[in-house]
Amino acid sequence: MPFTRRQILAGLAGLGVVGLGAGGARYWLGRPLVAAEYDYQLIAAPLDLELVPGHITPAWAYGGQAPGTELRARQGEWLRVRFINRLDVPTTIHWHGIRLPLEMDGVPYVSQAPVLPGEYFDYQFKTLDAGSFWYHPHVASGEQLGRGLVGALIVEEREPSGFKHERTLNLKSWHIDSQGAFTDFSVPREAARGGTPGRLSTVNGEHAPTLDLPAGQVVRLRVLNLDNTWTYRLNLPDADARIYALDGNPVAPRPLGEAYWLGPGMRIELGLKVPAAGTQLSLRNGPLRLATLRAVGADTTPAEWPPALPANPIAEPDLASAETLRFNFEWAGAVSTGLAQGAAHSFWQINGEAWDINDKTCADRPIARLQLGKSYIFELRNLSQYQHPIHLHGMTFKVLRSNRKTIIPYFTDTYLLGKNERAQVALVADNPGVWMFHCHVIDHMETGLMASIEVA
Ligand SMILES: [Cu+2]
Repeated sequence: MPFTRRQILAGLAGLGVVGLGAGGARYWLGRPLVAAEYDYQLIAAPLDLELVPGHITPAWAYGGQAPGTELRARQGEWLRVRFINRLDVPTTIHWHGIRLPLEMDGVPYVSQAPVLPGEYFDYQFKTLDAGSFWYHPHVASGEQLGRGLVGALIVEEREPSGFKHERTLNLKSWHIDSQGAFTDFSVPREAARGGTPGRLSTVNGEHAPTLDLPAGQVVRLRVLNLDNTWTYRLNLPDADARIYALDGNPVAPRPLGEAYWLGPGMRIELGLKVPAAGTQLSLRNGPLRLATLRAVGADTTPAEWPPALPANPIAEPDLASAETLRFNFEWAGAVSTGLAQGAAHSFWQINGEAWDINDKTCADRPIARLQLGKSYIFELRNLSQYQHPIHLHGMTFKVLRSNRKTIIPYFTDTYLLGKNERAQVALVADNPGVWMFHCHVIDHMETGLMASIEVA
């Protein structure tokens, strides 16, 4: 495969910042040399990208790539990542959708101290669930995710899944201008509305790429929304595609249908029957093309649909005994310009309270206290005209019903709460700790839409 200029730039930038002795871009990727201590050495460092031809974008990257190195683990086994911070700002890694102990959750001042420039932190946890997950900082998220610190974490099933082919598609838009320079990651008037959108859409770091898929085969497409803001109205016109998993959790396979709304942080796994060689499909966001999927190679015997993926071991909530808790997500007030020193904007609130992203003590005041082992129903009410992908750390919940659409109950870590929607989700509070509960539109999360929930 010929190198593009972008890849060469990435490789050179990688060499410039590694400086750990092994040398060469290969050192960045895959399993490390010292398997006794960790499975991956993951470095966050500046990286020049060529997102706009002929122009440099000063990105930040995991493992010399933005989106970052795809990490892979096997269900039921340990994943050990030595994370090294070679940025000049503090950061952490949060493992989105992974059920793990609080100390590994990557929330500053709740799980751990921020990882300072030049420091490292060993993340180690057992992967309970198979599926498509992702990782990102939980510090200065607007800028850090915006500059490229996002990456896929794939947990493979214990046994082969029945899919012989798979592709990961990392969706991310970039807040850059026509010269490749970063623009504001958060603009107050946008934060108070749908969030500040990036202008250049990319799939795996490239704008509108053409991706080759094996003709006649069934391919597992793992589509991850790693964006700060965009909800993608994903569609694949004329494709024979079935949904196999949502947000890391298997569902009974069903046709993709006209479109699936994939909010920030959400993932969808599709089985795609790739058509005959020479055929092209268009993966789109509404009417906009995100990527061209091109069928290549010789047709072989027609592939069969693989069976449903095995369920993850998530506790079934006991609805009969469950206590119901209500959470209202609403707009907090007018866009003001006069802010006290160090204070964050508060455009949004949960049950009348706005989380101050700069106040380290917020997590000391959990919005709810759950009893370990008990079942709960959360009634989520969106009292605004904007969508909120509501995400909970540490535990997976089951979506039960909505007043706006038909729900086939399923497990997830992020539910896209539509305009004025009311939905019920349920969970077993089976993981002790103080867990973040927030909107995954980063602009909303950083201007009030976050809370903590204590399980003890
Ligand atoms: Cu939101």
